[in-house]
Amino acid sequence: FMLKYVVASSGSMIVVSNRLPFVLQRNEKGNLVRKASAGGLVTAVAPVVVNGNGLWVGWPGIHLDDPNEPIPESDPNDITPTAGLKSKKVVAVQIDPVKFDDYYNGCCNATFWPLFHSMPDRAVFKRDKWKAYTEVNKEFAKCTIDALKNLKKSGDDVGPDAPLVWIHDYHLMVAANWVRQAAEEQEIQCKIGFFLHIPFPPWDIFRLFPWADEILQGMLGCDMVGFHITDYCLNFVDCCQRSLGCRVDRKNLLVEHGGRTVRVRPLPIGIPFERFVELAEKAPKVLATNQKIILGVDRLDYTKGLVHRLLAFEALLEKYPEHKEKVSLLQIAVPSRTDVKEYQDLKEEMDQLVGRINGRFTTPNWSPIRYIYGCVSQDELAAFYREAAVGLVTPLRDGMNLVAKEFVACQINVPPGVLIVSPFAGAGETMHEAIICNPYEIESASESIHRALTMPEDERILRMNYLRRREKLNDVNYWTRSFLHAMGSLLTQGDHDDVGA
Ligand code: ADQ
Repeated sequence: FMLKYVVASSGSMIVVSNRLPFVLQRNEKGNLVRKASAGGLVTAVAPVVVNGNGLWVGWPGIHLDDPNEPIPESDPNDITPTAGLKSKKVVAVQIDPVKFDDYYNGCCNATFWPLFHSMPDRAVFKRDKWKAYTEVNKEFAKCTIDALKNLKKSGDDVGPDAPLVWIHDYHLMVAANWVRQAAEEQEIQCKIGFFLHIPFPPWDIFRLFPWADEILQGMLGCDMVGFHITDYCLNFVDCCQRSLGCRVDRKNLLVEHGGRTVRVRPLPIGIPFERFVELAEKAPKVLATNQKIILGVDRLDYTKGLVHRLLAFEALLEKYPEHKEKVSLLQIAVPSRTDVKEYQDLKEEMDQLVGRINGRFTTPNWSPIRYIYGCVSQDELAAFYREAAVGLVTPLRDGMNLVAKEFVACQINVPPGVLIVSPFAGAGETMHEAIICNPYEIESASESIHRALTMPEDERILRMNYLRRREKLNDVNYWTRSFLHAMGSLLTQGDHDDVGA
């Protein structure tokens, strides 16, 4: 499926992200081995790095005592997109473990994650954690500059254009400016782009961060800054104007800063659509039941609205008892940030709530909630998506939400099921034919579920056809191409090049 579209930039690309697209681990013999990660981002971006003579800069998931210890090549049986990523294409950033913890847990997860999801009460503002954040960003920038220099020396064909640096996500919001400054000082040519995977909050929330100006200045070191949807772009433009006094063009999404014009673009991420279709076609049946399944799949995170979702399901059973013994909620929750107290508390709350609701409604032949706390394989996940009657995606706030997209890709049976999406996820902005449901209002959320369960077949078919068509067209390869297009670096242009269509 990856070869179906030719994605190529006219130069080489350096991808910079907090994590490398695989993690390094030690085997029983103490040797380093790679463990592949299979996210959509990796699937989309790895081929561009592999085919375009690029490099990937990131933390390898382990602190090495000897920073010069060689990175192992991938396992010969590895069929993931990172298999072609030779060690010479990987820069494993090494950071002092204490500093890394301050940066990652202390600032990224404790400050930016809640704040950017418009949950400021949960955000912690600490000067020393922010200092660690800026220092770590600087180290990433330094590694990126070294990588740019090595690229020049490598002798590989790096193409006619300046190399592209593509920085990802809220972990590295101030790295671009350091890269730009050093590149200018050392006369290294490059273009810099940034993509934020989480929402960019409105000015009123953003300004709560005491060093907000520095974040904006950091991001404005780029030539282009991408977000999932137009709302986040406008929030960013607004913050640049109000916080830094920049001249901005809201219509064309441009910000003037330091004598340069920075482009801001909505680039809604997609999924490897065809891969999910293939998985759904091949995966064996997983649900031996004739009950209708309402499916939730999320990292166990307070932004995902899991507690509200369980309460809405409880309200459904109360208000519409005809669904008893006919409908079950299957909630899959992936353990996430398990060493953080807030996440441990959420786990506890979920355990209690599932217990209470099941205790209240379970009969000898049926329990209303099946709760899986753990990871499931991609095959199994595709089968759940395929067999579910309702996909319930109700985050309180979410940058995009890939689960909504994976669900529709796997809905290959006719008649299909129904997708319910929160308007506070990026997906709620673009997946118009879903039932849009405000998760905060428990009663109306329960009515949305009832509506989905009772929707006529022809309406389900119509809605799902539209949803699937859009996701198929705007898949993850399209997203990568849109990014390159927005950077002015797309070599081979295809049949649908309009950014953010
Ligand atoms: P996340 O917050 O991680 O991503 P999401 O977009 O839903 O949220 O992606 C989760 C991924 O994990 C999906 O691909 C899903 O298949 C997988 N997954 C979930 N549960 C699983 C399970 N139990 N077992 C196996 N796999 C599971 C961040 C932002 C999002 C944004 C993405 C991409 O928070 O808003 O959509 O980045 O930009």
